[in-house]
Amino acid sequence: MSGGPMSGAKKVMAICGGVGGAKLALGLSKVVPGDQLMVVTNTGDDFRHLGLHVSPDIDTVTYTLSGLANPETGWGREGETWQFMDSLRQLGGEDWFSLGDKDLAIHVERTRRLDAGETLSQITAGNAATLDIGPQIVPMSDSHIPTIVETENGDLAFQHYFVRERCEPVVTGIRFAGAADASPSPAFARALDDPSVEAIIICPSNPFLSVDPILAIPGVRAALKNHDAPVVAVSPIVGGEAIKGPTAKMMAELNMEVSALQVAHHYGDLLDGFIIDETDAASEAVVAATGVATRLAQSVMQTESDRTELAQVALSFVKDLRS
Ligand code: FO1
Repeated sequence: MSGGPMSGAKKVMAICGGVGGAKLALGLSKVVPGDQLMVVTNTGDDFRHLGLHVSPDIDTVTYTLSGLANPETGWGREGETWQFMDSLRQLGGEDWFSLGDKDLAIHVERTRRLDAGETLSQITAGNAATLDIGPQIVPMSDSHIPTIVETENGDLAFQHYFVRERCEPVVTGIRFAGAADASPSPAFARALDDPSVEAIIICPSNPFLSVDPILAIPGVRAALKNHDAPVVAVSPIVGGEAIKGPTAKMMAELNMEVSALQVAHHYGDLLDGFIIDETDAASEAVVAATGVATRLAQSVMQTESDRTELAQVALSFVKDLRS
């Protein structure tokens, strides 16, 4: 990040998927100066649909940080209308994935710019600047690394599993196609090697579907682990249930215990610290016994102050780990 918008003071890197992660990214953006926060975002969910390049997690983070997000769904834009989808349905088009009238614009423009040779990093940064977003929003990679969900009904592209099949098929495995040949996006690669990054926060996103794609890029896991900045993750499992989405169902199908402890095990030696919800206070000792430092917090983010408070807890935890 040297010489870039994040040069200078202490920096924070947030590693993030879609809706749940974006909430903590928003909290962090309220307590960290914009030019010191980088949000590295999963792109394993990306796909081409109706000829358009869809980047759900990038858009969720972009809309959330710009105040444009739909508060009910967490994805898409607030005040959305659906005339395009109604017309598409009338014509017998594919209507299982909803692109709202307002949301269409970012897709049309991103696709045009990608087809003209710009990278996803450039387009994402351009949109963030246009929407006056302070933090840097950075795709994990500029290469396409589609997440494939292996199920009892066969392999499914991520959005086919998640939206079209409503996460119903039983999951037997997950893979990230092409990850072995991919590299981190330029800004992410620089941050991985930047000693002025002082905190690395893994947001409470789905560890398997949102964070693992980022860790699957060669060199990323090792660079995070070896980075001087403490790596702190927030558990997305609270009281044996996922705060949002299919994490708990998927863990059960993969024969994992649905618990914060299991998430800590999954991240393993990557973590310096792990934030557990207060509801799970009883399991703090067993997590701590794995060797990771722990902290309890109110991690279910319903209000703006919940998001800010969790961000503050995460940053003070990092500070304590550094001292
Ligand atoms: N999620 C849904 O459950 N149904 C949809 O129709 C849908 C449309 C959609 C359009 C644009 C976008 O950026 C996201 C959209 N999502 C939709 C959310 C998204 O597919 C998932 O939440 C993420 O990929 C998981 O992080």
